[in-house]
Amino acid sequence: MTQRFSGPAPSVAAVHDLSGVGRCALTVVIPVLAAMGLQPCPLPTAVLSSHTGGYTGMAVKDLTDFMPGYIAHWKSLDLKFDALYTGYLACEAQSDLVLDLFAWQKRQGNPFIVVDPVMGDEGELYSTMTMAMAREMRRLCAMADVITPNLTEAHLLLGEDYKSAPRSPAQVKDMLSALLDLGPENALITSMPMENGLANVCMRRGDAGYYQCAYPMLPVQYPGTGDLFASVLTGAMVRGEDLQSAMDRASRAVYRAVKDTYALGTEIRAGVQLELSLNAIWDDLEEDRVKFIVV
Ligand code: PXL
Repeated sequence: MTQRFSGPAPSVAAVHDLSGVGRCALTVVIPVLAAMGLQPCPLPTAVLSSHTGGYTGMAVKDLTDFMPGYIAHWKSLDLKFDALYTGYLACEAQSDLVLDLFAWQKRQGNPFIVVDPVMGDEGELYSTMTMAMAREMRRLCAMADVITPNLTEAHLLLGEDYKSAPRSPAQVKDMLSALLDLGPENALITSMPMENGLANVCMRRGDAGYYQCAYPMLPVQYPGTGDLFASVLTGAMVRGEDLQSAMDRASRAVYRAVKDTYALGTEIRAGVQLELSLNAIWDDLEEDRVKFIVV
């Protein structure tokens, strides 16, 4: 169900890194949110010459020392964001800065908070991450309306060893319940291996069951697709969609971007051809608008 909004573009404070090449974090978040009619307001956590998945020898600047002044200026402007959306942090100390941003914005209004606990994939931590980051990400997750870990990150949040084996519905439900016990209102896990293939799965606080969106497995994995997924989900929910509809939309966007990129045979570490996918994200919203008018 799509609720239309009118009036000024909702604003989203986007707390992610800026990676020069490879299409992840802010280079994905900014265009996707803007294409969905939202104003992205970036708070960069680090600047890297590329992301860390498949590149080596990156130039990396951790912006922890820069962030307090950045946030202080925002405070002096008395800003009120409609949503807060966090991803990659450069070091554990940044979680206190993010929690301070959350607390300030909760005093300013009622922001919608999405925490993507970016830490790793395929059972491995990203090269700049430490195990201690899981403890800090748990603190952010406790404040969130929605959290969007992949399976690796879900295990890290729960302090469990990574298991790639297919899960039964009962096991999926237990894992989502355990994530909800960390405190968020809604928990979602991407790329969950199920007995009949992969699915994105989500559960709302208080629900007896979970919802799943199965998708066909493609023979390739691109970096940055978690950021694409969480950006579309954030955009959809800030536009008024419910969790399930937003998860379906984000799943469609990622599946289509991966399929189209794979057909072009481009370098995997360069990520999905996002620039060619933005119009599909836009068209998907427009299709809903047409349905909305017709019904
Ligand atoms: O897409 C997650 C991500 C974000 N930021 C940086 C990364 C990665 C994944 O590799 O390296 C810097």
